[in-house]
Amino acid sequence: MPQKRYKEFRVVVLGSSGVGKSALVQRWVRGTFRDTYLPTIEDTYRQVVSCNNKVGALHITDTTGGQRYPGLKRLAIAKGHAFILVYSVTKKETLEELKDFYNLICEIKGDNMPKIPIVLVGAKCDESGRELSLRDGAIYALDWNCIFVETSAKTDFNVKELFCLLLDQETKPAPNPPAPKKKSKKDKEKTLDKCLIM
Ligand SMILES: Nc1nc2c(ncn2[C@@H]2O[C@H](COP(=O)(O)OP(=O)(O)OP(=O)(O)O)[C@@H](O)[C@H]2O)c(=O)[nH]1
Ligand SMILES: [Mg+2]
Repeated sequence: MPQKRYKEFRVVVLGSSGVGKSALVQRWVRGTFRDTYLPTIEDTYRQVVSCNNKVGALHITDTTGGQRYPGLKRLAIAKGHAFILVYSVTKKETLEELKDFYNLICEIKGDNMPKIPIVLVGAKCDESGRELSLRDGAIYALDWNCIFVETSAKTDFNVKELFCLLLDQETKPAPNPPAPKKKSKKDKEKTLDKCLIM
């Protein structure tokens, strides 16, 4: 029987070295978790997903967190339809470092930015030595007007849910209108209480 062909939805996983990008992808694609750390150059995966009565194919690009291959990263971003921005809840600076990745997406996607689905991921939420709270991540998600979720590849927490969210975004390519103006800290505090976080 001929295989059904799905339109490829290209998802690019970005974030600093060691935050757990590959672990997240491996958990979802292979259902496995490794304690040892093997730095990535670039890996790609194609996975047919079925959730909430929807079926689609996600083409995942797992990028390097290192600085050595800027051209590869730019190319992956240029071809990407959606982005997973990963930081580790155990390392404060990895959330701040995502600003550079976010700005690079803005620079490459230009005016299309409001239509690009982005999910902010706080990885390793099973770890006891946290440096970042759920609220810290939510503040960035509000600023970037994107979805936010904490995950653990180790315990398989929220991993399937994350990729289901992305499949949802494929059929809803414009998740949120751009924010009309910068919110004050007080406004942010108010909105945070209503912010939907998984
Ligand atoms: N406790 C815990 N450890 C994790 C989790 N995810 C990843 N790790 C560990 O963190 C280390 C780095 O994980 P990777 O997934 O290789 O990190 P990466 O972001 O792909 O790093 P680069 O490929 O260098 O950019 C490994 O030792 C993993 O075992 C998690 O959810 N919980
Ligand atoms: Mg990796």
